[in-house]
Amino acid sequence: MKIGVFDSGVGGAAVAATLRQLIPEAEVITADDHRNVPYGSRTDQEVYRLTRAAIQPLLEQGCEVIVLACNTATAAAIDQLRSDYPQTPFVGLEPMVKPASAMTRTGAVVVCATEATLRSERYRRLKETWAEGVTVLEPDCSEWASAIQAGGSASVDLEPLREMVREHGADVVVLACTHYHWLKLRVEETLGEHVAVLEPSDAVASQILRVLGADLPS
Ligand code: DGN
Repeated sequence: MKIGVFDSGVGGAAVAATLRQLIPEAEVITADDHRNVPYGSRTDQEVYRLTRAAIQPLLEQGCEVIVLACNTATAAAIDQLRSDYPQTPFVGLEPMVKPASAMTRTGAVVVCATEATLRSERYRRLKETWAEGVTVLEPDCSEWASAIQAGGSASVDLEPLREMVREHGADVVVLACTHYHWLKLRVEETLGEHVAVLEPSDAVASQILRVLGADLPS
């Protein structure tokens, strides 16, 4: 089984690592777009065009499923790509608004994502469907992906996030950009154990196995 994993940059590596661990029999092939990363402040049309070009090597290598390990590309491009390539299943990533809303006890959750993800119709629908009555806070993370891509995750200032969580009593933080995986430990340390930090790598693996009709090894 060949699984293609795409992200604009270093976010895909975390998802690919989880897939290799959970589905050891699969060949996981990655593609990124280091020339054009970050995608977060681009228009939907640009993100679609760049994503479509960047996944060509995965299609050419015969991947049976393509994972858009990028919330931004999923929001902007997955519908169009599914109709462009109807024979290929695409698995996308979406902000974990549903589990966050189910989990919160204080009724306030924080979603960290790119500007493009936050303004997308898909994200609006997710909130409307799953976050009724929940306060969803969206800090400005517009500088995070570039810093992480450049290897500077330690320089990301988490103080505004800590302040937002404290001020609103939020108890769940969703990392809704795969680049932010590389910040997860720092976010957990900064916010303390009473705040749950959600990140989607494991959920992606089980979704892929569902798409391929296989079971997750126990
Ligand atoms: N890693 C991407 C995401 O999950 O949205 C986007 C990073 C970027 O290109 N800004």
